[in-house]
Amino acid sequence: MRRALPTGLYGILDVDLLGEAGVIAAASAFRPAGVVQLRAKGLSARQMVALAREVKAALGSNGPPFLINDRADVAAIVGADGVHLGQDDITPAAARAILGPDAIVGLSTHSVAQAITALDVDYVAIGPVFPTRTKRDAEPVVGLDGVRAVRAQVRCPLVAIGGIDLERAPAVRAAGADLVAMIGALLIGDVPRNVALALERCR
Ligand code: 3NM
Repeated sequence: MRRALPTGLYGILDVDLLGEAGVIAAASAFRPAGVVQLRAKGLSARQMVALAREVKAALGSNGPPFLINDRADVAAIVGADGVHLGQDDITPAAARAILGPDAIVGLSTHSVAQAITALDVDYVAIGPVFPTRTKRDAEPVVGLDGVRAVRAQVRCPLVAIGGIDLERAPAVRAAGADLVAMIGALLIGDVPRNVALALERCR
């Protein structure tokens, strides 16, 4: 059965920021998050599979839904719960053909128009909400008004991403995001402490 998406914190383990060893070291601290994604843009598929296996093991058998960024093939190979796709990746329908009907498939969007036309997805992500230093070539910021506008028009679970820190997280939830995605706010500094505080702020 497809795993239900909780609300709250959507934690992203980013290899660009932490390196592979750093991601493995940080992974178990992400266990209490609502959703965990592995983002490994610079790695080969083979490296990604090896790292994803380590992360999955660290999250444990009762861990949160575990998603792979961009690569449905990697998600299938490691038995992840699903995939998070960008606008230039394979379509959600194609990802589902690889992963089966029970997989969680999410899609990055950067405007109301993209969000409302997303098909075959379990959730839509909207961003960047605020300026971010983590994503190179990020799209223009959509702001909290963008989150509200998407919320008003999209029925499926909504993830907000981009420049969200502990301070801003409650406003993002209040704007209608079901899940708040964070990279820098979790990974820079003391990861377990950041996660514990973020859980409170994204509740
Ligand atoms: N995607 P941080 S913004 C990975 O707009 C990513 O789709 C975005 O990192 C989008 O929490 C972003 O450190 C970076 O700002 C999020």
